[in-house]
Amino acid sequence: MSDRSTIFALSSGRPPAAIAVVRMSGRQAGAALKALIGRVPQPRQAALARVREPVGGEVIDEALALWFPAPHSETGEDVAELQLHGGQAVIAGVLDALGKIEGCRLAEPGEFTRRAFENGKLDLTKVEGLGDLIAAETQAQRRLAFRQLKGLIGDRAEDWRRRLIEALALIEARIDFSDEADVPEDLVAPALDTVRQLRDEIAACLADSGRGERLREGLVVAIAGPPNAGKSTLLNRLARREVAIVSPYPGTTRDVIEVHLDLGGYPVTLLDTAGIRMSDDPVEQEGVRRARERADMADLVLWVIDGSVSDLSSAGRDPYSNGRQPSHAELWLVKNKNDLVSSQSLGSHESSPKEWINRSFTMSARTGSGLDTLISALAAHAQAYFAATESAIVTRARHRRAFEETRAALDRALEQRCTGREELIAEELRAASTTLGRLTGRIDVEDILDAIFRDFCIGK
Ligand SMILES: Nc1nc2c(ncn2[C@@H]2O[C@H](COP(=O)(O)OP(=O)(O)OP(=O)(O)O)[C@@H](O)[C@H]2O)c(=O)[nH]1
Ligand SMILES: [Mg+2]
Repeated sequence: MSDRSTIFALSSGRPPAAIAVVRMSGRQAGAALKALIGRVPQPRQAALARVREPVGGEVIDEALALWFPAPHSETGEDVAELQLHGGQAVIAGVLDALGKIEGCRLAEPGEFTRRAFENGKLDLTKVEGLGDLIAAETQAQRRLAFRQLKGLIGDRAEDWRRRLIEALALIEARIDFSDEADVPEDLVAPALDTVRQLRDEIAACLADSGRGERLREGLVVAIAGPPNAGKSTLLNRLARREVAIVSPYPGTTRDVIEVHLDLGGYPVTLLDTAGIRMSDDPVEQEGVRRARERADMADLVLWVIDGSVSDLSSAGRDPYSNGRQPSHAELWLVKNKNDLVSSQSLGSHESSPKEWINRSFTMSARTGSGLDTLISALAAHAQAYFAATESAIVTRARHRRAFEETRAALDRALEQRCTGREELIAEELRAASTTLGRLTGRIDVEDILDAIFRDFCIGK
């Protein structure tokens, strides 16, 4: 647990800016306000005030001051907020003045939120939702994060835990009073009914094929294909900037290059990979190995070929031609360099559709022709992929693990029903409830706290 000094930080973005927000939280927050503006305003009412350097009395700025006395504040402690002019020197002056006040110190990353957690204002899943909301780059990510911040998963897990504990109480009553005549014979059956229901609800949440996690990270689209086909040119086109080096020499791209895009409100991670071919160069070989690995793990592969070369087999070998198992990813063929194809020969290589191609596009990454069609198809694909995700509640591996462990414990409890060994059932239910408690942070979580709060910025 953190020490109880009063913390302060710049909570708004990098100066210079129109407005800067400096927040304080802790027992000295009121005293700090008094030292800077001479008074403590009415709770939750904005007050205009001169901010002065406490020792010399020089005016630093004029600001709006807000006061949120404990416990009705974000952190659950006394919180004060100053909305200053967002200049570098103003902020430095105010932070400097605060640092000189006894018992006040600069906050560490995520420390405001950590105090909110420690004071029971947020459970761990809500903390994660808050972190995701700040990091959200697309509207779909924002919606998912906001739902989590508002307790979509945390409240559900708490509700499951509560029902689990009720079922456990019934079974324990049965164990404790098994000799006494006035204990109803069948306490176990209704308890196990509850357990079965819970197991089904948890299983339903897990059956979302990991799309909630994907929405946090983005749909992964790998651009792969033979060397010199124009993969990097396509990546630059889609990213609308020069991310990858393009050159007329085959084997230009060696490492995997990653770009994050917002396609129609959905996050897409685009990967440019090394052209796939046999090579004696160990560096290129490693690039090809990585290219294959990433393409294998992608949700969609854009297999780019030089469409000006007469047919598919000479333009690029079958991506899975060397005896490897086809990956589960969908594969779209992109026939590039359409600008080099004379109009008479257009369409001449539609002849041999391969079964591994889900869709086919003809375009020119150089002139941009056909690019809009590809972008629309990608956006539609992302939308269809994520459509089911709007209801997903599992957004992290940590949640998935907790739910899987819970489900496994419930399964084991249900298996014990025939044996009639109630102590074993009780033990599994206890294990399940502990796992759920860890998810929301109600139970021994010190070890995961640091990992979660580390990703926050200072002032949050
Ligand atoms: N005419 C024409 N040239 C293109 C087109 N797209 C790419 N090129 C050119 O093809 C060459 C190779 O392009 P890159 O984007 O580097 O190809 P790559 O597939 O990334 O190649 P590697 O990284 O070596 O695998 C460059 O000279 C590009 O300018 C296109 O649509 N039309
Ligand atoms: Mg390249």
